[in-house]
Amino acid sequence: MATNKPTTTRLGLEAKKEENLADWYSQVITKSELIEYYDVSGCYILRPWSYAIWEAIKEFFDREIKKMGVENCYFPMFVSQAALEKEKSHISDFAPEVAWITRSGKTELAEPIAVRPTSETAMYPAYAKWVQSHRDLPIKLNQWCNVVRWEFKHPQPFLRTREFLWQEGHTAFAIREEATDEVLQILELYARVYEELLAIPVVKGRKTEKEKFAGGDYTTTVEAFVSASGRAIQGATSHHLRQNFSKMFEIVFEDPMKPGEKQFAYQNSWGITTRTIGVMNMTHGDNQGLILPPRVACVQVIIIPCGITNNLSEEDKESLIKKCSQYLDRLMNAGVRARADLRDNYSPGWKFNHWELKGVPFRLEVGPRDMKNHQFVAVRRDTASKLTVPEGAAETKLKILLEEIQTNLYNRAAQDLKDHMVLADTMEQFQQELDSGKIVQIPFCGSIECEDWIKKTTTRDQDIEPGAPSMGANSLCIPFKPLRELQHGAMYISGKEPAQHYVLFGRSY
Ligand code: 86X
Repeated sequence: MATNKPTTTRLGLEAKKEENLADWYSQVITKSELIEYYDVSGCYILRPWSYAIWEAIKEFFDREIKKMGVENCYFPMFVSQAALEKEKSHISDFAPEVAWITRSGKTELAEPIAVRPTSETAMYPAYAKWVQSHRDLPIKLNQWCNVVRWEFKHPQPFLRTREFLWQEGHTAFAIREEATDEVLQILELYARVYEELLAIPVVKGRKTEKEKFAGGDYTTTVEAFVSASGRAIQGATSHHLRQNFSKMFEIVFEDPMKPGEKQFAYQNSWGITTRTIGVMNMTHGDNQGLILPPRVACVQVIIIPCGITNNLSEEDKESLIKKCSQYLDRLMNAGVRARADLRDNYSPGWKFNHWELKGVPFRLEVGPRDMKNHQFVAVRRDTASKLTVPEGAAETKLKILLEEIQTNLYNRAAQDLKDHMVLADTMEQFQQELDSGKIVQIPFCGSIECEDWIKKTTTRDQDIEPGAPSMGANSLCIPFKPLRELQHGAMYISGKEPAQHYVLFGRSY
């Protein structure tokens, strides 16, 4: 008999977050039922447990952009070769990632068709048709869709996948200031998705010349920090494209003040993806499993009947189950997302572990004795603390406590960021901080060459495994609010050129 068969049925996590992050991550996302693996490399099944988080993000963001006058629409996922190549300059960098359809059944297509990696080239030809006069502007469209980027880097569920879900907003204006204002309004919404929904603090800023979207004028970003790996991760981006795309796609109108002259529209684009869910797992998960921030949790309170033994009469058992259903009704009526686990083929202990692993913020336990005392026991997922609550206070107390969990998760992550984002004014300091898992704000000149140089000098080994401490540092953003204002006359840390601003650098995903 095989004795060392892997215990695949074991419920808990076998890897520790602080010891083996990669194994921990893949165990957490599968055992919590966020993800199921799939037989196409880089593609994963989003199970209801993760899709619900995406729906919560979608619901918030969708409502907010509609307030700004943005409308939803849907463009085809296929892009003709002619349309895709209309805009060769910035596409050429990405060309290796484009997936092409070349065949239907056994017949080669006359012209291959691309699967959208992003939809500029699908949308902007239509924008050109729709815009004639300044009265046709602004156009503010968004779509919630999938995109495909056939990357060859090591895939990771949520964080780097070949197909992912996102929203892409594409807006066009007659007046430049209206466009640039929108860039920041959208960035603020992205920050709120992270901070208010996912309980993850972010650093808002602008990308450097090296890291910006090459097709645009400037790129703004929200950056999050994963302390478990000492790596930063881009959370979402909002670009101002100026007239770069309107010139390529002929999105033109006539200014009433300048008859006969064609004016190019000012454009923005902005996007946030299902990567959000991966950042959330990395930030809040622990060795017991996931921890869901209450605002995005599919289930906020799980009700579990306890103390059902053989000694318990049928009658008492029935009334205990009934009590659980009453709690469920009351909580749901109060707008709390509750569920009762009344399955009789699992023990309470098994259920505790199961729902803990799935990250449900609160567990509500009721046993025969609690019933007699008109109370229940509530257990917090984030602190594991237990408290006894009077039966009548279920709705009010749990609602307050759910908010408290949301705040506590945010504060924990904010402290973590505070502890791991530092200043450095010399190259030695910078290297040292980087190697201890920090992200670092340094005075920087802003040039692409210097950024390449930093990447090279901070790379520790020839053997560059992504994420390992050997990997070189990238610029993450030029923070809107640096830790310190740049001193007058400050030099870039190479000592050779004047610094332009503090730039946040770090190893990144
Ligand atoms: C850049 C720019 C922009 C709309 C966003 O960041 C938000 C939403 N789009 C996306 N980008 C590409 O343009 C791109 C193009 C091709 Cl062909 C590709 F294969 C991959 C790409 N990745 C990013």
